[in-house]
Amino acid sequence: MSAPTCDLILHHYNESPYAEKIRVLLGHKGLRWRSVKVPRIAPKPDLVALTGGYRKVPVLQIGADVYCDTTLIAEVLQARHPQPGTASEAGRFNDLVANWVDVNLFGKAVGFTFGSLADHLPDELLADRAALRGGPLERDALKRAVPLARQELETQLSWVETGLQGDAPFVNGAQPGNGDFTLYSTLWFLRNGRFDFSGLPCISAWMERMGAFGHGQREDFNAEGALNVAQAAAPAALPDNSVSPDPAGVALGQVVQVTPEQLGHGTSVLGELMAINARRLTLRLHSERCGDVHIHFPRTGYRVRALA
Ligand SMILES: N[C@@H](CCC(=O)N[C@@H](CS)C(=O)NCC(=O)O)C(=O)O
Repeated sequence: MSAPTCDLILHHYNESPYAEKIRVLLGHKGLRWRSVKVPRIAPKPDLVALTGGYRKVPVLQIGADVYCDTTLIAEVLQARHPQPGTASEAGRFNDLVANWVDVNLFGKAVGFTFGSLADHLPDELLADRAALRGGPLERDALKRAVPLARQELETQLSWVETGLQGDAPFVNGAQPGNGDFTLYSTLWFLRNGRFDFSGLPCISAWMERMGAFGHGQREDFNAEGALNVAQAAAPAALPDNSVSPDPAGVALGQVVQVTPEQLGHGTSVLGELMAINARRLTLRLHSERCGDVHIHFPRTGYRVRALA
């Protein structure tokens, strides 16, 4: 008898550090998942057909539910597949580490890696990321920024090295949490950018532990098939825990716009607000290719505003 179809569909590309975060999390949880490859640069017509405009990766699709942002994806995977647990452990600063990586370390790692690999990066990639950033990305300026980026990273990674000198094997304690997966993905990217970790033995050993989780059971799939899955499904029922109106000034039933706070140019989504609380929000979208879908975002790191 063949195994039942796997309902986790990850839209991603191999070089993406944030996608690596979720691939390793899927590996840690020993899950089967379907892999849909997204182009590394815009246009990404199939992805935005599903998300209503969000072009970043990774995106997790389960039927007609689409989860944007790895922090939310990690929460969803934890709720559906609780063992092994990845929830934040008491007495640790797991969420704080994840947020510090998102808003600080990741940008420095991108600066270092893009600068180190500047001569090998295609013009189209630089132009595309400049558009997302809303500012120029010039090859020579990227190269000139490498020494300072290296120095800043050495300082900040010494903080991590000190933190990992304790008894716990992970940032989150006995089990890895969102802090570990987020930090790992950024350091994985830095390693691909040839950052020298040789003076950081605790980080190096922890990276070995994280990398050993692998990627779970990955099955190749395609965008057309994934959109058909959305079309054939109905969004899951939403929990009845919305707070409306929200302090952001939006209320259920309104058409709202959601935009990432960082690198958000050209990746907003417009839709009817179906659910909202302090942790996450959900938009309803309808399209010919996907039917009705629910697009879910975390609140942290995203701005929401009413249109009209
Ligand atoms: N906060 C987001 C960040 C995602 C992100 O920045 N992804 C990068 C790739 S690692 C991206 O999509 N870059 C632009 C692109 O690929 O179009 C998350 O946690 O998912």
